[in-house]
Formats: sequence, C-alpha cells, structure tokens
Amino acid sequence: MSFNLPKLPYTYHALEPHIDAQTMEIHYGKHHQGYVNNLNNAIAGTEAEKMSIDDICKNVSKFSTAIRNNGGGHWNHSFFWQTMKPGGGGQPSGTLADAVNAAFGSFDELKSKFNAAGAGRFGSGWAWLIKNASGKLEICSTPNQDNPLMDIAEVKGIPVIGCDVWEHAYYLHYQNRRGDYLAAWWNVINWDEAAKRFSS
Ligand code: MN3
Repeated sequence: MSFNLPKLPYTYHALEPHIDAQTMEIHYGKHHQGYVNNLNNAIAGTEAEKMSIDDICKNVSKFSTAIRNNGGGHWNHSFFWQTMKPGGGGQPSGTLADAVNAAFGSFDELKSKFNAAGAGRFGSGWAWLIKNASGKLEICSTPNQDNPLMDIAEVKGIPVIGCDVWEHAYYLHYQNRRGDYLAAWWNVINWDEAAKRFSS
C-alpha cells in the first residue's frame, strides 16, 4: 500500500486570520506531502507496506527512524487538518465537556495547561489532549513527529485535539511568537471532530 495526501477539508484561506493562507499552502502542500513521499519510500519492501498508518504508529518501535518520523508526520498532519475548521473554536459540549471538567475543573484550565505544554516543548513537536487507557482526558506533548498512539510514547492515548508547534506551522505569520499562535489556534478547533475522537 502507498499513502496519499488526504484532501484538505477547506481552502488555504479558510482559517484566516488565525492561520494564514501562505502557511497553510506550504504546510499542507510541501511539508505534509513531503512526509507522505518519504514515508512511501521508507516503507518500500518492509512489513509496514501492508499496514494502516494507525497500525504503523502503534508498532513504530519495530521500524526505522525514517518510518517513525514520516509516518508520524503523515498521521499527525492528517489529524491536524481534520480537527480544525473555519468558524471553529468555542467550547466542547456534551460528554466531552463533562470529561474536560472532570479532568481539569474548567475549560480555561484545560487551555492554560495545553498552552503550557505547547509553549514548553523545546524545539519541534506537538501538544496533545488525549483520552488515556482509563478513558480520562490528559495533556501531554511529544517531540518531532511522535504522537501518543506510538508504542514509544512516554504518555499514551487516543488524540482528541493536537497542535503542531513546529516553527513551520506559525513562523511566517507569528515569527517567534509561539504563544500568540497557540492562543489563536483555539479559534479554529473543530470540537465536533474532537468529540468523535473522544467517543471512538
Ligand atoms: Mn507541521
């Protein structure tokens, strides 16, 4: 099997002013496409060739660094595009809102802890809200293109939302101001998709 760049569910301009069109175009068309191309090269002739991207992540310790980096890059970006939408933001509702209150006390506390995880990730990586093995919400961060599905992850779980804090995700518009990018990103979160991931 070879992997393909999934269709972006909105236009490059759709997330403005929070995420600018040029960043989206390069991030999706160049960075994500690069992970897909490199992943396809890396899996050629290996056991990973017959596996889904989720299964590659879950068994990533068996594979090369190139599969880990590019498989993670493909999974993470496919997830990232889906969990944002134009006119998103606001707050979760229903059982996801209940779980947020149970784990963090309030939505504001979730935001503050998540932003701290994103700001505190040295260099490149991701901040995540995950559902852990006991069904509770938890915040963590991963380096590079690792994610919480991976068997090598320090904190494991099912990603509910995740924010790319690599400089390529924000530098054109926000330069070094990662905190401003993180603050703006809450305005584009697709909470319907997050709720689906939480109940999966
Ligand atoms: Mn990225």
